[in-house]
Amino acid sequence: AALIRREDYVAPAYWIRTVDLTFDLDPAKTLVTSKMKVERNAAVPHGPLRLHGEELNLLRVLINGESVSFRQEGHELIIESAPDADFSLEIRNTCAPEKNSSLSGLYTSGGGFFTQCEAEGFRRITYFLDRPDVMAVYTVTLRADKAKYPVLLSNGNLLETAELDNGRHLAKWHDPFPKPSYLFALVAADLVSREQRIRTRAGRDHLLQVYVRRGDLEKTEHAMNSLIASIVWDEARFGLPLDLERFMVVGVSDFNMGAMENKGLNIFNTSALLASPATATDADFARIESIVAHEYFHNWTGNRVTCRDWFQLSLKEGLTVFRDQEFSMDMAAAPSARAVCRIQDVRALRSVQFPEDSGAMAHPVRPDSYVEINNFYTPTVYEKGSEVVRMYQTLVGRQGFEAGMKLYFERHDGQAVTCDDFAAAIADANPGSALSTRLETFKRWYSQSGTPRVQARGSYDAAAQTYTLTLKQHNPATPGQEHKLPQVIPVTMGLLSREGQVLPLQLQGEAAPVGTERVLVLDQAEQCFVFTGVASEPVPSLLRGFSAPVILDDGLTDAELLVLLQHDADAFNRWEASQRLALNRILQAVRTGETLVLDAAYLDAMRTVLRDPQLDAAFKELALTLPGEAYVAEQLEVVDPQEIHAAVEAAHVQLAAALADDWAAAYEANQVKAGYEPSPVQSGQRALANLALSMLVLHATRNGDAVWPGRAYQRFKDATNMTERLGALSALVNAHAELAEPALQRFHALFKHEALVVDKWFALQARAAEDGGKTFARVKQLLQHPDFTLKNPNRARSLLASLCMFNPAAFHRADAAGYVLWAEQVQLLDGINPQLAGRVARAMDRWTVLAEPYRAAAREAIARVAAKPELSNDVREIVERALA
Ligand code: HT7
Ligand code: ZN
Repeated sequence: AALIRREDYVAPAYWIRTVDLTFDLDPAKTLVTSKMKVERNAAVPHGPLRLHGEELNLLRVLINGESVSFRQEGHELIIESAPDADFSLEIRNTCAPEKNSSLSGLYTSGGGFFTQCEAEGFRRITYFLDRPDVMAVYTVTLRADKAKYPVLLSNGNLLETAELDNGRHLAKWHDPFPKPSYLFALVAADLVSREQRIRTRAGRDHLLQVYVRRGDLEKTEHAMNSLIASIVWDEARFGLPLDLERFMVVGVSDFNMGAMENKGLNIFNTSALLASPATATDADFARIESIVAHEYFHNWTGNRVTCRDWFQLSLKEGLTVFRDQEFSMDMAAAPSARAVCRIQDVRALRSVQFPEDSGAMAHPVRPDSYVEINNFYTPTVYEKGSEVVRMYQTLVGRQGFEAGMKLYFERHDGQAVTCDDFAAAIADANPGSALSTRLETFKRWYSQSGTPRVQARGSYDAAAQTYTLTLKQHNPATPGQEHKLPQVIPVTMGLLSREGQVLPLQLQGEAAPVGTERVLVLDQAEQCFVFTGVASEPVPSLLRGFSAPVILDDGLTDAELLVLLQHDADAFNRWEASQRLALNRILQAVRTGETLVLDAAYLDAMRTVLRDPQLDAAFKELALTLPGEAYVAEQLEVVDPQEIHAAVEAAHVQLAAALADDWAAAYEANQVKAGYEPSPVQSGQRALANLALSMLVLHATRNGDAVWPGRAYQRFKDATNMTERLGALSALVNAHAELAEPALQRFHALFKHEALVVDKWFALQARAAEDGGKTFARVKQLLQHPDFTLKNPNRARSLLASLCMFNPAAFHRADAAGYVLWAEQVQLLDGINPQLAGRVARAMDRWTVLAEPYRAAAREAIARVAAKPELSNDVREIVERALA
């Protein structure tokens, strides 16, 4: 398969200005008629018209109403003799939606038709210039059996409906906004909708609709509320209004990702849309709010201004993740709840994106090349991309960033642009700022892969009352990038006295202190910052709020971390101190091979946090949760997943035992008596109660005490919401309590008709703490369970991704059985859904850092897969990069 390079970009030889599509929908054979107005692009040399098309059956090609000669080469339809002047092009073809298990293009799910066109799915529907810089105005006519498909939807406004012969009906849609083909969508299905009319600030009326299967309507209230909140927020924060009279959201159970931002017709994985207290957890409610917001925000960042080519993906994805993260923080409102959002986002970044950035698939936020674009919808493009956008905001300030966004839309509304255009708009709106004076250096964030390391060391001069902070940066080599240049790293910081008081900050050369928090800009390999008027040796609080996506080595002692944990004005850094204290102890045990012993200093600090009446439950839960095994692995040059698991497990057991009375008190104190709400306060209380219960059940099980397992079982049975029910179930399962088995059976019996809950049931078992191979054996059994199928991505992920990507101790086995299972399942999945197979294949990205015998066995398994001739581009690219 061909490698596509960013530097090879050329504008298209032709533009498609309008497209009139007619679909005669039939699951076995759908007829597609496409009538286009085409124009030669005078800016590029004259050449043939080359249209993309895959898995299609071509029936006819007419230019200006006349047949024309053409040829098909691979996935291209080539017309050599296209006219110079504007012309009409008509193409007729068929496709087979019910055979389309890849879920890209037009496919069937639950008896309805759905589409997914990003990135290159439109070419699986009809022949087209399927690239994001070709933007056209679409008119779409859908014809289908009325009884089976009473709802017929496409982008934009409904122009007409009509009854046809043979029980069929028709709907015609028109989207006035020119759009790239990846934003096209259609839905034809038996659905019902929740509707809400709203009037926005701008005084315009809009109809909002959420379409789902009949039985799911009462689970759409949260999504509708999230949509309304998103519309209000985007108008208030960025002055961006809803530009359509009608905005539709549709749920589908077979879907490769969370959701898709098709213009005016967002399509959602039901897992990212449906929620009721009985079936969805607090985390699900939060995820739905953020995905609904994310897709809605794409309407401006992605749809009104789109990407010139797929290398610019982070232009829309990084920016839209940033916007959804800001939205979630603003919705959380209270400062402590905002900090909780930030901590959760950073935890996800560090446990998923950091490993990506140091593994075989490391790539820049703006990649240089790809074989299969679907493999580049990654945490680097999304989450690191969002951190890059956050750094713009940190460097120019919130108002400066809003001014930059305004300029971006003034310049580029209706265009397909690049990350450089975005950078220029933010910089030009902020002349003289810390960004615009070093813009070219800042843009290295787009071109250099890898996570920069920042080392910070302070030295205090008591006589001069100065504190000199020396910052150094270094970005280790990553595939294809041996040597890196310094990046622009905003370091938000403050200084505390040893007693925990906040100190004023005055840099050498300044006449007076400037506040108690400031942003130091590191843009050289090494820089010194001298603070004056510092009365005693301070404790530095660096990288507050995680102001840059780097790995910080601040060299702080335990005593200094304890000062930060107790007193830092920045809640993020208080949490960070808690994690560092735990991490230091776990790493010490793993590096020396000694048994982990949690000392009194650490345990006392954790007890203090747990007892502190001033701290929110949500913060306590985060501070008392130990670092994940993936994050621990990231700190090591050689990774033995079993040793890491043993150390983290030992830390759990000791934390459970030493704080037993406090866990019990926290459990009792955090029972939510009021009616269920997915609010930050209630969610925080339930999270802490669940953590406390898991500690209490673990401690009791280890000591043969039946009381807490019994209480957990009771809570599991009586729970009125999924957060508490799943929390109690997972406490029993992870502690390997005897009651885990009956609880699992009961859970399945209760929810066997709720697909999204059955997914949780599979995932919980596949993620369960490994216990001498029992978890792995259970996953093997579950692969044979009648409810398991590789055809549904949520279900496949619930078992395979859970084991291979989120349960290192169960997956990495000395007998290599985990890798054998991975190789088998990746190949099976590849025959059904290559996009999904490519994602599961990535479980082996970090094989080179594994200790023996894992490393050799992992390599062998990857090589076995790579040797298969019939692999998709998706899986081939992943395994070949792994072996490179
Ligand atoms: N822009 C979308 C990315 C996407 C996708 C969505 C669903 C199925 C397949 C997909 N391929 C790419 C989703 C988003 O970022 O909002
Ligand atoms: Zn997105």
